Amino acid sequence: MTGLLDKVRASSEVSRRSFVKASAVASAALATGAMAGCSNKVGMADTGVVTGDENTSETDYGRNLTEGAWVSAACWHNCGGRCMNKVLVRDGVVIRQKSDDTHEDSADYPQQRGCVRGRSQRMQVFGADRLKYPMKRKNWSPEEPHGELRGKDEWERISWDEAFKYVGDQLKRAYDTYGPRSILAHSGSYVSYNAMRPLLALGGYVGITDTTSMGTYNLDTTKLGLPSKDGGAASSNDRYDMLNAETIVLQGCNPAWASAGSTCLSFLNAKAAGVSFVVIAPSYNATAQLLNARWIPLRAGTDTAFMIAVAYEMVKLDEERGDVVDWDFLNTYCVGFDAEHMPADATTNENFKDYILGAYDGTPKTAEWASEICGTPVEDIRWYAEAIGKQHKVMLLHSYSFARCHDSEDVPQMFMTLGAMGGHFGKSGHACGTAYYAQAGNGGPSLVAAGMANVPPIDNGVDDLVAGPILWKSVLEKKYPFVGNICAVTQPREERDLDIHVIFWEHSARLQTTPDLVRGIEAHRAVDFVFCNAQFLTTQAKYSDIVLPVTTEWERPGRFGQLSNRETLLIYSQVIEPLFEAKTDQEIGRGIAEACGLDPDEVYPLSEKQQFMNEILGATVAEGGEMVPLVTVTADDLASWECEGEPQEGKVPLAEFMERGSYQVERSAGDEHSFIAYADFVADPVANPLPSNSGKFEIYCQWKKDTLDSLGFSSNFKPYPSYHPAVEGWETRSDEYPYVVYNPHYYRRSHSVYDNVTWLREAWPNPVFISAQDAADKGIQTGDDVVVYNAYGKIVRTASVLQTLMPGMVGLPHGAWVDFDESEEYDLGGADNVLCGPTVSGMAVSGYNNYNCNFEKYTGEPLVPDCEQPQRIIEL
Ligand SMILES: Nc1nc2c(c(=O)[nH]1)N[C@H]1C(S)=C(S)[C@@H](COP(=O)(O)OP(=O)(O)OC[C@H]3O[C@@H](n4cnc5c(=O)[nH]c(N)nc54)[C@H](O)[C@@H]3O)O[C@H]1N2
Ligand SMILES: Nc1nc2c(c(=O)[nH]1)N[C@H]1C(S)=C(S)[C@@H](COP(=O)(O)OP(=O)(O)OC[C@H]3O[C@@H](n4cnc5c(=O)[nH]c(N)nc54)[C@H](O)[C@@H]3O)O[C@H]1N2
Ligand SMILES: [Mo]
Repeated sequence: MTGLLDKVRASSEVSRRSFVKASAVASAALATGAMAGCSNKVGMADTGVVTGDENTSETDYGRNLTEGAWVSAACWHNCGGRCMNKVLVRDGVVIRQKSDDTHEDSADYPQQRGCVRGRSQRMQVFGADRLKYPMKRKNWSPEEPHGELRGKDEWERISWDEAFKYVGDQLKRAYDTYGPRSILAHSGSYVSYNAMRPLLALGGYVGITDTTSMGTYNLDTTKLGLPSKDGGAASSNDRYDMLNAETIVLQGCNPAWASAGSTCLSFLNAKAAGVSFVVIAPSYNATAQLLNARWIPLRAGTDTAFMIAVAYEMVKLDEERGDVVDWDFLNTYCVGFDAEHMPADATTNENFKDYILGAYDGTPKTAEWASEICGTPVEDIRWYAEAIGKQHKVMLLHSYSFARCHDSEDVPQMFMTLGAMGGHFGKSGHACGTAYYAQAGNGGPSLVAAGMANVPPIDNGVDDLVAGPILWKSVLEKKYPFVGNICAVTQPREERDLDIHVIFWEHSARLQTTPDLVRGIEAHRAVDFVFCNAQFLTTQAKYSDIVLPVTTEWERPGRFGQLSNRETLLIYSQVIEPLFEAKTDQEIGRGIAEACGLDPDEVYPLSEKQQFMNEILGATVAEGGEMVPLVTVTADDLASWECEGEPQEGKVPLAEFMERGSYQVERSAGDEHSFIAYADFVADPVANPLPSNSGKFEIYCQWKKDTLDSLGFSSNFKPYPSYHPAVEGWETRSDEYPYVVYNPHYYRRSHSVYDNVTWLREAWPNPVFISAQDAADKGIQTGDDVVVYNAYGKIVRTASVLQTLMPGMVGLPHGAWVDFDESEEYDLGGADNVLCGPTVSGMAVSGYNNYNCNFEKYTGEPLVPDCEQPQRIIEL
């Protein structure tokens, strides 16, 4: 090992320029399958960017990086892991990368280990395809924008001065001529330093309202009685309590892929303790395999019908046996299950029980009834109805894929209703809540948290927000229905005009991650000016006029990894100086501000380092039932950081925290941090009411129906959970489009991020998943290229034929970079949103998981495997 390290170190003298060549060579080696690992490691060391004299660099925080030091490095993407990454930096060169070895691994005190994505982070940061300089599209000029060439044109290098001048002039022209409603912009950055601030200071911009992650759980589920808007981490129990369950149900979850890092550990511990698992999903996914779960198959987008039938079968079984439905729980803690327990604000006499028995439509919602819709075998529905009855210790846990479907607005209420029928709230060994993202299987409030950056917000002077699925259609049609923020406070529908002239994207991949991508490209080509910040030639950079190279988190003053599990707070530092001419988002924002005639110091009153220091000073940790200061910061620390603030006493000295890279609360069974969701409410529902109007779980929620009606996208929702065919989905399949496509979040990527990393491309080839039966019908085998198409677009991918996927379902992984062929008809990259359209109903949910489609063998040129494709390297 030392030998290799020495060799790598020796090669660190190579210049930056030859690094680019070396890295390109490395990827060519990958392409031919030759010694990829070794070549890339050399490429890595060659990235040397010398940081300057010993201990004088911005990046060193007092460490001696000339000798070599392990530095806590960011793993900052949006996959929910945000795990520990450390890099060995010597002479400004990253030599090696590792994960958490700050302490011995144990169940009480697990290491926060990274996954393959985090461990490939250096391939991203130092990728030969990093954007190095500001760029302009050759045929774009303020006078003749040639929007039709977006995505096809060549690039030319420009200086930052030119870039800021172009951007400033275009922004000023749009604000002066058309006003702030002519700008469409979005930043996914949740921190205070994003480059939206100058736009806000100039009057604001039209934004986007999109249900993305939590789907229909965004329709304020506190009105149903859930603890926070999205169900949230406080809706399920602490990880230790999972060991007390008999059965854990995971509905619409795949933490093995989508809550990576250490989060599956909690489930594995439960499995080792003898807990059995049930997975309800269209495929026997990686998590089901990991946990040896019983699989209840169902078609994507049909969970409401499935759960309604389970409720019916529970009632029927209870009539026979008397020990299935927890009537005490329903009568004490819920409203609307039956006619005797209606909420005060109900405007109809209907209730859930009579609905499922068929009193209103003559159709009892039996297992046979649901099986037709969901494809779930009748015996599975009956088995499940018994298995989640009140005599069993069951945890019903969900992620949100089943709520990212058209007409899934009743999923949150129906999931809660099953929990209430089994009485699975507020007791050890029982739960009904979320298992999502970093908190999967470890519910409860955060035990350690970062503080706020304390940058005063600038209000957006424009209230326009366009719903995700109809964003591009609205830009093209120059009108849209305004309904407020569908993820926060909705407003009754109002038809508005829309006249977009400028588009700006930062720290989100909106063109790539918003439905109706083909129209998205059209919309990009229709406006006067498009610009973005980007690290690579991502989809939206490709369709822009000016691209501003932005740093990665390894090239900034450091920050917190905000989204770790409840026990851990990660902190990371700057690793290297900005590569080439890349600037941070705040530096770019300052440049834009200045070019627009604003004072950058007013727009950005705090330096990035001061913002970081404020977050450090405000960091807290749980102790004795309250949150106390976490970090000891001395007057010397403040002076050496050149930051303002009051010195303070905490649990860990700043330097030690930074060096370690994390603060993790060591747990033990029965400790003060144990958490049972809803325990207070169940102990005393009068003293501790839920946030709903009635203070109880609302199985009948008048607010839900009235709000959905006011949005004007559909009118068939009832105040209680009910079934109606989806506006698009299994119910609307036709001879033309007989299948349903859904989008699993994929291990190779975090959304669109990392899709360009050749190591990950080699390990995870990004096929399209097709069921064995459907493949046999069409004569398709694993390895064949197929075109998947529908009314919205066409993608080509190589088939992976699965026995473990339900017939009728097509699984297209989320987030692949768009790569249209020359005809612009076939997307060879396999981007999910090419097959998602502008379909809306209910709350205008982005219903990624139930679009109709068809597929055939592809007769064009065979696809080149992704890992053999050339990187998008721009020669300027
Ligand atoms: N590697 C990786 N991890 C990620 C992300 C990523 O892009 N990559 N993204 C992160 C983010 S922001 C999010 S929102 C989460 C998403 O996390 P999840 O919602 O858990 O992710 P999905 O892969 O969409 O869905 C999980 C599983 O649900 C099943 N499923 C799909 N549709 C349905 C349905 O209609 N009903 C039922 N019952 N099951 C269904 C499929 O088996 C699928 O594999 O993942 C986070 N983690
Ligand atoms: N069809 C379909 N669409 C989906 C989904 C689906 O399941 N199916 N899932 C949805 C979900 S749950 C989510 S959360 C969204 C995610 O949608 P997005 O947030 O749009 O997706 P990301 O790919 O994470 O975009 C992050 C972008 O920021 C860039 N970036 C990274 N670091 C920095 C930085 O420091 N500064 C700047 N300026 N840029 C940076 C990355 O290169 C990347 O382009 O996608 C949604 N879209
Ligand atoms: Mo998400």
